[in-house]
This record gives sequence, C-alpha cells and structure tokens, in this order.
Amino acid sequence: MVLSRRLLSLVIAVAGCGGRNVDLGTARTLDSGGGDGEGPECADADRDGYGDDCAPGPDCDDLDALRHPGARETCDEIDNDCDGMTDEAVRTTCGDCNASCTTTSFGDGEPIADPDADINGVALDDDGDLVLDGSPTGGYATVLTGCAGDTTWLRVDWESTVPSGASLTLTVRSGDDEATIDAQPTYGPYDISPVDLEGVAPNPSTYLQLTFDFAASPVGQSPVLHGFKTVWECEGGIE
Ligand SMILES: [Ca+2]
Ligand SMILES: [Ca+2]
Ligand SMILES: [Ca+2]
Repeated sequence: MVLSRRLLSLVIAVAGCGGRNVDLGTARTLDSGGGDGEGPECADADRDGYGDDCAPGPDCDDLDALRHPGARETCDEIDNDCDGMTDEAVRTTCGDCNASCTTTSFGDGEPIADPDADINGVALDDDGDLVLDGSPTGGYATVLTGCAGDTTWLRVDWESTVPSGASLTLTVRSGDDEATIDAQPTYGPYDISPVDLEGVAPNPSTYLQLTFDFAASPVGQSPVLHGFKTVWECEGGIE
C-alpha cells in the first residue's frame, strides 16, 4: 500500500511536468535577495536562466534548456532562440533543412547553368529565361549527379510561365550509369510543379536526368522556364 501511494505521487509529479508553463514553487531562484517575499521568484524549470519573473526575461519553452532567447538557431523545425520565427536564416536554398539541393535558374545575363545540357530549339531571352528560339518545339535536358553513394531523389520544383495553348512538360529518368541513362525508362510528362520523385523515379540511384519539353501556342507564344530546383538526400547522411 505504501508503495502504491508513492507510485501515485510519482505519476502526479510526472503528469504535472507535461505542460509548458509549470508553476514550480521550488524552481531555482535567481533573485539575489530571494526569499524575503517582496517580489515574485524566478521560475526557471530547465535552468537555462530564462523563465517567468527571471531577470534575463521569459522563456518560450521552460522544459528545454537549449531553447531560450539568444540560443543558436539551428535547422530543426524548432524556434530555438524564442524570437517567434522557426529556422530563420538557417534553411537551405530549397527552404527546408535538407542540405542536398540543386538549384538551377536562368538568371539575368547568366549562361545556361549546365554547359553539358542537351539543348535544342530553346535559348535565353533578354530576361535570362529559357524560351523557344522561334522553333515550334524544343527541349532542355540535363543530368544531375547526386552524392557518391546512392542518392534518393525527393522532388523537382520549377517556375514557369505558360501561355494558353502552349505547353511545358518535365520527364525524368534515373540510373546508376550516366552513359546509359538514356536507355532507362522515362517518367512523366508532368506539367504541374512540384513532382514528388519518391513515388516516381527508381530510388536510390546516382544520376537523375531532367528533360523539359517546350511547345509554342498556336499563335507562336513560347512557354518560359525561369528556373528549377531538385531536392535529394544521400543514403547514410550528407557527405
Ligand atoms: Ca528556463
Ligand atoms: Ca530551429
Ligand atoms: Ca527563431
């Protein structure tokens, strides 16, 4: 019976720690003159210096000592430094925490990013976007190389402007041999970004081929490809 009461007390104590704002009468007191009853005590359950009525300021998570104002923000989908923003300034160019990401844009005055790309019937316009060069159809194909080991290709996003009646589509291939990737089956065509590659291309694989096919509208307007990005990850972690 005594054991049962102790167990019950323990359960109540643990349950009481489940909330974020725990009122701990025995929490560490930072006030130098503490105990005289003149001011509220600093409630700092995780002992990171921050908490309700603590001199440095309040805590946004008083159950995690690694989260407090001034903490280093890391890419973990948590607001580490309690500024109300999550993973600010530490996300990758792909906007997430995946360190593997290829971004290709056909920006102002830049040459086409991949000199080995297979390009026919398309060219850069004055805005640096990829468009048909006057041909009714054209294409841009590039082969991306992942990490040294097997790569899991996750997603392709692209930005485009497609006039009514024109089309811009993406097909993908993946393979372990760059020289023979053209012999692999294609997936697509897709005309809506993004494409989730996890359920499409054979994964994992070392290489990924992306082919954008352009077709002008009946009145000759070209689709415009502004850029694309590919998100992927390495088996066994980022190298
Ligand atoms: Ca705290
Ligand atoms: Ca974070
Ligand atoms: Ca933050």
